[in-house]
Amino acid sequence: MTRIDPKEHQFHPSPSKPHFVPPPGAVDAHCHVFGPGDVFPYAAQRKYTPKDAPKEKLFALRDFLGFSRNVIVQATCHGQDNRALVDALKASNGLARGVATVGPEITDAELKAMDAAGVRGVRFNFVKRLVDFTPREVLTEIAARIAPLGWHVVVYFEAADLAELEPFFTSLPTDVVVDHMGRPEVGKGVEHPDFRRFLAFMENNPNVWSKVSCPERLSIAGPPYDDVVPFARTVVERFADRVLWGTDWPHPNMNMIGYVPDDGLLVDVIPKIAPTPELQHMLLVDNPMRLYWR
Ligand code: 0GY
Repeated sequence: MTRIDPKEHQFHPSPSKPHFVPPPGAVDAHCHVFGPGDVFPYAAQRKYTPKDAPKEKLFALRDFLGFSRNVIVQATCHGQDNRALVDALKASNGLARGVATVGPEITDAELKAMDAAGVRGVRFNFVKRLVDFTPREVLTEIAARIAPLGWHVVVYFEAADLAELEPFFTSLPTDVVVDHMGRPEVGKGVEHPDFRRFLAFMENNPNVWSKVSCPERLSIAGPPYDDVVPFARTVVERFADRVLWGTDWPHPNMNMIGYVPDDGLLVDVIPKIAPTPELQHMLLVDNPMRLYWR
């Protein structure tokens, strides 16, 4: 297998065609657009500078992989400037929804315009290598502002931080969607207290959902990512009506991992974590449609 160097490519230039065929209407519920930087500049406070990954490339990948829709999540390299995201939503013919990043100074008119464009949530990021700290009161205020729109909050954090963050998450007045299963350390195994805490968090809070995404970030062994499968499969089987799946294209920060993932191989993980057609349909169609297109 030829490994693509992340210093040269932001995303895989020629991903393999997956063997798994997604059901009609399948949603890639975690992906991003980057730039293009000369039209939509990257944020001054960004922690990394990606190569451009524009909407046309995302929509072409969607079709190539056999998906129908996207949920585009604001990436930290664009900060609170959601223009690239909104531009992609407007160009999608209703086939994309968005999750934005906003500050407390956002106006109701701006929120309403984003809602009309297809934004359905805000993202709160707690991963220290990606963002500076935001006081909880500010996030509480934002959550109170977006709740009446029927939006939800997407949260991104490292497994070891859940204990400290949990009281804040349970105080939120909306659905809460956790990115990448709360980033378990797969070398520790599914019985580790950190992952058991995450499962209990989902069990005790029916408004909490999980993306069973990003094996390429969590894996120690690398493709075909079998070391991540027990984690994702556990979450899918226990919380079948509250799970989402996404490619994470165009894969920010893969310099840390050292290669650019082949999106086709990521799609081929799906039948291992959702082994029946019923689970696949819930994961890829019913759940994202309920959360983003209701
Ligand atoms: C992801 C993961 C990462 C980056 C971001 O917004 C971002 O910059 O989310 C990461 O570096 O783990 O979900 O895209």
